Amino acid sequence: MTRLTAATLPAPLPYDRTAVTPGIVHLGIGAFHRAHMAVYVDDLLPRDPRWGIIGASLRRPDTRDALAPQDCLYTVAIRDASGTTNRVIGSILDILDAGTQRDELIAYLADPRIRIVSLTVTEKGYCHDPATGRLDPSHPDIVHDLANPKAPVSAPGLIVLATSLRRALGVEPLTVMSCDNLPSNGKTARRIVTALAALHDADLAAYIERNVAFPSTMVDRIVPATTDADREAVRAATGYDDAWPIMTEPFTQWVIEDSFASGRPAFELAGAQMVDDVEPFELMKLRMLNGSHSTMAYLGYLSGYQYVNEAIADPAIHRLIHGLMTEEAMPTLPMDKAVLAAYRDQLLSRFANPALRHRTWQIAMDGSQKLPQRLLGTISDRLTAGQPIPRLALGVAAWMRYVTGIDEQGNAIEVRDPLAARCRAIADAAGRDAGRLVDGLLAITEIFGIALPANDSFRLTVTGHLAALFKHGARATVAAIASGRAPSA
Ligand code: CS2
Repeated sequence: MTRLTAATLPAPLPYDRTAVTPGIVHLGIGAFHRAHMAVYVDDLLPRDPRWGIIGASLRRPDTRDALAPQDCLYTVAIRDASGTTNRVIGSILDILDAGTQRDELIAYLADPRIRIVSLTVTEKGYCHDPATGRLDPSHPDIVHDLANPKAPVSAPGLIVLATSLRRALGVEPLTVMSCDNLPSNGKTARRIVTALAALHDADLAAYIERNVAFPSTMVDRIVPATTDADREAVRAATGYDDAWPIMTEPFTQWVIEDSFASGRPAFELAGAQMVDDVEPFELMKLRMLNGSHSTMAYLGYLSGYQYVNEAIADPAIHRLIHGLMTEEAMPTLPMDKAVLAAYRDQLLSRFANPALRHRTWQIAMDGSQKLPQRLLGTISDRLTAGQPIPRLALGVAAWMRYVTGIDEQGNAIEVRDPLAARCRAIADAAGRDAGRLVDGLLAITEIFGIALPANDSFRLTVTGHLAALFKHGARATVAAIASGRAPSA
């Protein structure tokens, strides 16, 4: 079978790829970026070939190894109940492995043609304290970068070095564009990068504050991890081999704060929304889509559902998620209620997409980094307003049940989380004593902060739900809470 390459393209790309020059360095060249921003840029290149993407993997060389033999071309398979559309994307010109090609990466970051460094490094890639959004100076990567400022391993470290090099060379300042699911992701990135710079050089920190732009963005597209079955399906449909195609849904959204330091592509011509204030969009998406995803991931997994579309097909889970969005999240959002209701209904149908094999286990990863912006912020607002939190609290209790690492059948759960070992130690000490487990996990201030654990109503509600999960299991507990009943003691 022929491998996908520039020479074996099934059809010409809608632009001359040899005329495309690099304009963006993207850190964290994972599946989400390749289904989202890289597609927007691919749509732009026919009109403006100056925005080719140089991708970089900060953790593993596998994406580079898979795509370099394909001239970094790959397939995006857009799937829903009506079928699949395959499209070859050419916007990524090269992929570097930061571990072995650090000098090349740094050279690109200092290159005057590069004006944007964008990021999808996941929540944990910011080396911050999720509860406060501040740089965590004790993070191992930050400790490394402070000791080795010329050979950083973290995304913030690379950006600080790039900025100091560009300043020294008199090259225009960069725009740092976070595309991660963080609250006020632009402001958060600015806070972290500036704080790190200040630990090296106060002048550099001041230069960054004055000159580097950090637009916030709301990013949205559901992208399950690619499986061998997906590779086989693309091979059968296209007649070529693609080592790492990307599966996704028809829906895509990108809302971008229009604040750039040295020019930008006309993202709006590719369907992105350029706005002055992204925060209402971010809050809506994080609290409704991602809050529902995390709640469904833990309850779905514990209920034995491997995929999101299976979990949402369960009438009790559907009722719970519909209620979580309508009764608990939407009242906290500063947007028109009709707009939010339409968004909710669209989300429910996106979750139900039968053609997307989106694993609950995949979404369950990194809960300690995700809960603050997905559930805890909404909970704080509800409690401040004296409003109940039954469904949101069940999402938190389900995470606590999940990080015990043992499912309802007594099988081990592969919990992937930077704090997995710490949570497990707390869970092992608490056993099935819900009160002790809640106390132990709420003491992790990086996740829960200070105020929320001190709120008795929060603590009691979560403890009650966790006790019910231990005693009755996820399905019965969801059924009770979704229909407004307290699970029997
Ligand atoms: C998901 C997100 O894995 C997860 O945490 O909730 O990746 C989600 O699919 C995207 O944010 C959708 O835009």
